[in-house]
Amino acid sequence: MLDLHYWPTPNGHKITMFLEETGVPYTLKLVNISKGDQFAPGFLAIAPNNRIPAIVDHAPAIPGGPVSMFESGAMLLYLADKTGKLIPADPRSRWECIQWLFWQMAGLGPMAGQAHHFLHYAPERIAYAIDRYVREAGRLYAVLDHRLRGRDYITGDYSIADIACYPWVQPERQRQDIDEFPELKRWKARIAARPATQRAYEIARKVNAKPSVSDEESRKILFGQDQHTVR
Ligand SMILES: N[C@@H](CCC(=O)N[C@@H](CS)C(=O)NCC(=O)O)C(=O)O
Repeated sequence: MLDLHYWPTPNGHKITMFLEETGVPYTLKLVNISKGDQFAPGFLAIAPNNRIPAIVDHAPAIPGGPVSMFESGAMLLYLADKTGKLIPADPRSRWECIQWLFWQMAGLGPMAGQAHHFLHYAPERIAYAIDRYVREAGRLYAVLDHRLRGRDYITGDYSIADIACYPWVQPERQRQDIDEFPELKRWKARIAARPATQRAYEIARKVNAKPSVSDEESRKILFGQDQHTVR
């Protein structure tokens, strides 16, 4: 059995999308990041970076007892390797898939995240920061749009590379015109139509329909962190 420590956010969706797609049984352990659950000692023992998602696999395929893991990209790779699903078997395609997974983790996720921050959450409007991250999000959209020319998915069949990217392509929140990126638009619609994606987002709606940053308390918890809040 697998525990998924989760809150409905883009990085959280990645893991519910994988688990719903593959049918791996799991138990949801809710970590309300708006209330500070990410600082609970039990959670920090699994995820010292105080961020969701995290998993604990109580029946790993490797010796040494339960495997606990933080960082969504590492989790996707671990789960794909364990199940043999949603990652190409052919070594060359496998590395392509891993490469795009890293591209999401190091580029699309952090840059789109900063776009969200400066567009929607920053207490003051900083034009330079908005411009910087909106333009970078647009650049990354174009990179993915080009990659998808002549392809339904990033590396052939649907894979963890698509799962990692999908929750972070949110044109309406990132001030992007999706019509400028026709391949990306088609890819997004294709993944949105998958029953597993719909189940994953339905779980999210059931857990919490509100945005994670919805009041002063959540703003303080999520944006008040520095070296002194690390436990
Ligand atoms: N690189 C990490 C990022 C995880 C992350 O930023 N999680 C956010 C939600 S999407 C979080 O837990 N935030 C809580 C906080 O900022 O305290 C991953 O991909 O797992």
